[in-house]
Amino acid sequence: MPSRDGIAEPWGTRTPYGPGERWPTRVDTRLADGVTADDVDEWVPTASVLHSNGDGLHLAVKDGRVVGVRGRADDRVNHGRLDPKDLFAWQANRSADRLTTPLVRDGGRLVEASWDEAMGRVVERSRALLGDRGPGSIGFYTSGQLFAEEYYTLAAVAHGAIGTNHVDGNTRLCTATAAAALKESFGCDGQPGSYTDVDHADVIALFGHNVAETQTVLWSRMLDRLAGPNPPLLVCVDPRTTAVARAATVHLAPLPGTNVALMNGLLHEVVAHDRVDHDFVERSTVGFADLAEQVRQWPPERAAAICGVPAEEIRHAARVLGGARRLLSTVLQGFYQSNQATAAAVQVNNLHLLRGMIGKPGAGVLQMNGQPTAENTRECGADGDLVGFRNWNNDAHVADLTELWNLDANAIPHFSPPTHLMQMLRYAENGSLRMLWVSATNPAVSLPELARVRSILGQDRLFLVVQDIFRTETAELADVVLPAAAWGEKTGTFTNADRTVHLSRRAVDPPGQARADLDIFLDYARRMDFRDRDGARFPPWHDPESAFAAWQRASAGRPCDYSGLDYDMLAERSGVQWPCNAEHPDGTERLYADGKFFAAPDYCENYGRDLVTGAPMEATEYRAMNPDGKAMLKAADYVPPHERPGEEFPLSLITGRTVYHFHTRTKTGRTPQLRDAAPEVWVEVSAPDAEAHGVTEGDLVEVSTPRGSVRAHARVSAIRPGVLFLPFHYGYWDTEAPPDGDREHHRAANELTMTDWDPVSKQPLFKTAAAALTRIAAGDRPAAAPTTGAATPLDPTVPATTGGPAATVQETHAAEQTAGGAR
Ligand SMILES: Nc1nc2c(c(=O)[nH]1)N[C@H]1C(S)=C(S)[C@@H](COP(=O)(O)OP(=O)(O)OC[C@H]3O[C@@H](n4cnc5c(=O)[nH]c(N)nc54)[C@H](O)[C@@H]3O)O[C@H]1N2
Ligand SMILES: Nc1nc2c(c(=O)[nH]1)N[C@H]1C(S)=C(S)[C@@H](COP(=O)(O)OP(=O)(O)OC[C@H]3O[C@@H](n4cnc5c(=O)[nH]c(N)nc54)[C@H](O)[C@@H]3O)O[C@H]1N2
Ligand SMILES: [Mo]
Repeated sequence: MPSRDGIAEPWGTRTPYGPGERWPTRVDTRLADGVTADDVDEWVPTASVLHSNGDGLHLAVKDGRVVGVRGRADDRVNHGRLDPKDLFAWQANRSADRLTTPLVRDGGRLVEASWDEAMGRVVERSRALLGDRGPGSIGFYTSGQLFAEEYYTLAAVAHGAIGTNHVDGNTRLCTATAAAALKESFGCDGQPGSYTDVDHADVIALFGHNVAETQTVLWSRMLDRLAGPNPPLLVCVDPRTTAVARAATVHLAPLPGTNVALMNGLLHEVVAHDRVDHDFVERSTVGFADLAEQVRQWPPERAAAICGVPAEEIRHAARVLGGARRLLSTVLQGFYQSNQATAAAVQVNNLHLLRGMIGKPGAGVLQMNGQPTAENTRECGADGDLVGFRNWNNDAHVADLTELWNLDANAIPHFSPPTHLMQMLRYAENGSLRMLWVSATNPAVSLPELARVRSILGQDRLFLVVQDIFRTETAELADVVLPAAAWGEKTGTFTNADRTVHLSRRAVDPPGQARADLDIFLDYARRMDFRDRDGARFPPWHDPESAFAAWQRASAGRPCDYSGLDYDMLAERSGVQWPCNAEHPDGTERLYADGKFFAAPDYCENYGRDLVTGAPMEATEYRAMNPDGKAMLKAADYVPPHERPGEEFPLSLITGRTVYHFHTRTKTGRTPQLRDAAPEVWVEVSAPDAEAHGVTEGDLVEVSTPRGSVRAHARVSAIRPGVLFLPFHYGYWDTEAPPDGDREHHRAANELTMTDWDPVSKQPLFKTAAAALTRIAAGDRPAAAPTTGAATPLDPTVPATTGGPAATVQETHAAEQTAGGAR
């Protein structure tokens, strides 16, 4: 059996294929040292939870413990392949420092407590606040990493039983812009495209998406097309020279925060050279005249001056995009977390609508998700949306939900849109929000401007509940800590970025007294004694399968229709795409194949907003603009970022990810292979900026913004001059070793980011800040940054990142026919 070093080779061996062919299978397996496949008692089906790709896999179980993973050959998403984090990070579930009992704060310290004691405190505080201050004093901040059943339960408890409008997910930091851009263009959330579009596309364009490091299996699929006959052309829009940029036909490296100017320049060319599908535009869209007028004002020279990209390169990219017969685009955080997030993401939708490139094999847009279950947070209404993509601004939709839940007609507050997280923080800061229940997210590392976040979450008057699997930086600030069961220790379903639903079964028991998040939420509801309008217990469901059945009823007839799915079908088939119902019993590969959209005024999820100011549109305006529910072309003018480089802070700071770590590293920092591949924070600096500051590879430097400063070792890379990049994974203490005592010098990127957000999606701007660079000391070795991705050093003597024997991964290649269907 061939094998590879799973750290040195994140994308594994190539299995080339041509357009329209089936992507060959390659099964990746990683078992604990000394364990062979024959030793395994049971292979339990699930999918990956360390990114949004949704790769199907089996957990290998032996003697009641997880001992490894194997990709599912029959899975529609990965055809057997696995990402480095999936191959190794299951080990973290077994770490000795998992939370195993509830903790409560006594005398200033967190001490162990029983479930009765801990839940008793949560219930007591909830009752007191409901009595004294009403539902608006209680907020919930959840995740993109729980299961659909759990979000749906939380949505029912929070929106329905308590009746608070303060419910959001960390999806606000992640895919709020994906959802917003889809609502603006198509009237509703829901991913138009499918991963199988990679198999058919002749041009693939990635907008602010470092897919090579953040969805490695999707990148393997693209690499396999690039290695096969008639490969697609690749367009990359990213200020860093990522692995995607290195493989691209055209790489545009705009200055951070200038995406809208660039997109307007590209669309100028598409319209000026009449690369427009006028039949499609006429039949299926509204808004063409306004868009054409807006982009007419953006000749490439004007865009070039703002973006710092040569006009000729913009023209080249526009020719590639305009000449595509099957165009697949993906969009992610380089757009969503940057200046004018929604306005920029919508321009990618516009490109597809102008060219009629939607709903056909190879022609699709993927407004990507990042987290494994972010799609469910949005669908189930745990994030500032209403259950089943219902429109909070449409009384009939809200009434439908109260009927379904059998609650009083006015139970669900909808006088304004559900409160977004950044606003909830503000309410906590000024004292109207008094209890915040945080589940499966670590805001003390992941939110912008951490000094402010710490002071808000650490206040005495805020009762903070933290539900996690580890004692995180956020848990340290909590009044009550609830120990949760992890993936593999509980059952539920979740949906990836291309609408693929997987079932994940409990494979092993959770440690100690840890409990599934679903059970914790339901236990809270029982202890609070929530009732429906007939006096029956609410929510009425009691376990994953009954919660799923309830969610199916809530989704029926809505775009995200799950009514045709059930646990048995999901156990049998590895991945089914919604909508799945009587009309589409096998699921739906692409939305909008019939040229119909979810945008009819009575059906749509949202009436839309002004792309520049974020001002919401009213129902009557929407009805007048789009009476027939067509797709909407929406123009936006460029507005520069609020904080721009200047004299004191002359550089642009962006933040993001590396292939080896997941977010705040609670799992990957506890996984030896991954921890060692990227053990410490670094900062990427271009050669000219390094020279100007007297910095060489490995030197200790300080990066400062008006909010604070961080120390890191410099990696001199091919990043665009004028731009610095910091990975945001490293919290202010280490998961492994105790802090080194040097607490004065922070290393979390979010010490530097600012309290500012996109006016439409309310997603914080993690990728727009002005910064200064100072050399502190010479380094005695290269920065401990990976050499495999965007952080590739310019200095060729830096040793390559490898995992060695501890990182061996088996590959099984199927000698398969490559002809045939798309699945
Ligand atoms: N290894 C790994 N994979 C992950 C995750 C992880 O933590 N680690 N997290 C998952 C999650 S939740 C998410 S949301 C995704 C995120 O996945 P990505 O969006 O691919 O990752 P990021 O590194 O946040 O940002 C992508 C790129 O945006 C570029 N960029 C920054 N500013 C701008 C700009 O103004 N314009 C343009 N055009 N580009 C810009 C950066 O250089 C960066 O390469 O990854 C998912 N997958
Ligand atoms: N500067 C900067 N900041 C960013 C970003 C950036 O690019 N730059 N990206 C943003 C994005 S896109 C995202 S998605 C966020 C991510 O930010 P976070 O959500 O804060 O990051 P995670 O480390 O994934 O936190 C998830 C938490 O859930 C816990 N957990 C895991 N599984 C379970 C479970 O089953 N149950 C429970 N109860 N807990 C569980 C983990 O231990 C961990 O503490 O960060 C955002 N912040
Ligand atoms: Mo994310």
